[in-house]
Amino acid sequence: MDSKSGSAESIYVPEAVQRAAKILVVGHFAVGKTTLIGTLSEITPLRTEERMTQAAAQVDDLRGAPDKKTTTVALDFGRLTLSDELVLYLFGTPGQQRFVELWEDMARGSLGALLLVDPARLADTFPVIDLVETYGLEYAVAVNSFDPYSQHAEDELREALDLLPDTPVVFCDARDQKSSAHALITLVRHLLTHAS
Ligand SMILES: Nc1nc2c(ncn2[C@@H]2O[C@H](COP(=O)(O)OP(=O)(O)O)[C@@H](O)[C@H]2O)c(=O)[nH]1
Ligand SMILES: [Mg+2]
Repeated sequence: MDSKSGSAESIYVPEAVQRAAKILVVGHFAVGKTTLIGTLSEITPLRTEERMTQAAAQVDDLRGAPDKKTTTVALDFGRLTLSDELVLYLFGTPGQQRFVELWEDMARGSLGALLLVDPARLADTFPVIDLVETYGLEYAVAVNSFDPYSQHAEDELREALDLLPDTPVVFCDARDQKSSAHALITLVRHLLTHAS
C-alpha cells in the first residue's frame, strides 16, 4: 500500500472502488487522533480544530500535552484507499464527554473503531471505551506511545483496560505512516473476522 503515490494528490476515488467503509478513530483528548488521520490520509484531511481558549484549558486536561494549542471541536476526516476496490473513510471523533451526542451520528454505519490509547493516561481511556461499547462498535486498541523509554507490557494493558481476549492490541506511533497503517490494518483484519 502506498497511499501517497501518484503525481498529484488523487482527490477522486478511482472508479473501480466498489466498497467504502467508515472507520472511527477515537480516543481521549491529545492522544493523537488528528495526527494519525493526517499521517494516513491521502487527501488533505478536513480538520475542525480550533484554538483553545483559556476557558477550554480548564475543561480539557492539558497535563499530557502542555503545548497543545488546538482542540478538535467536531471531527477530523480523512480517506485511505486500501485496495483497488476498498476505500476507508476515517472519522476522528473527539473523546471529550461533552461530544457524546456526536457519537450517536458518528457510530451509525461505521464498521468499527481504532481506539488510541496513551499508556501514561489510561484512566482517560475508560470513558472512551464506555462510549465505544455503548454504541456496540468493534474495536482494536492502538497504543500511541509518547514516551519512547516507557515499556508497557501488552498483558498489563489488557488487564488495566479489561479488554476481551480477542480485542487486538497494537503499538504505534501516530506520526509514522507505516506504523499507523499497521494499526489500521490490524483493526480491519479484526473487523473482517467478525463480519461473517
Ligand atoms: N511524541 C509523540 N507525540 C505525538 C504522537 N502522536 C501525536 N503526538 C503529538 O501529541 C499532540 C496531540 O496530538 P493530536 O493528534 O492533536 O491529538 P488529538 O487531540 O487526539 O487529535 C500533538 O502535539 C502531536 O504532535 C506520538 O506518537 N508521539
Ligand atoms: Mg484532534
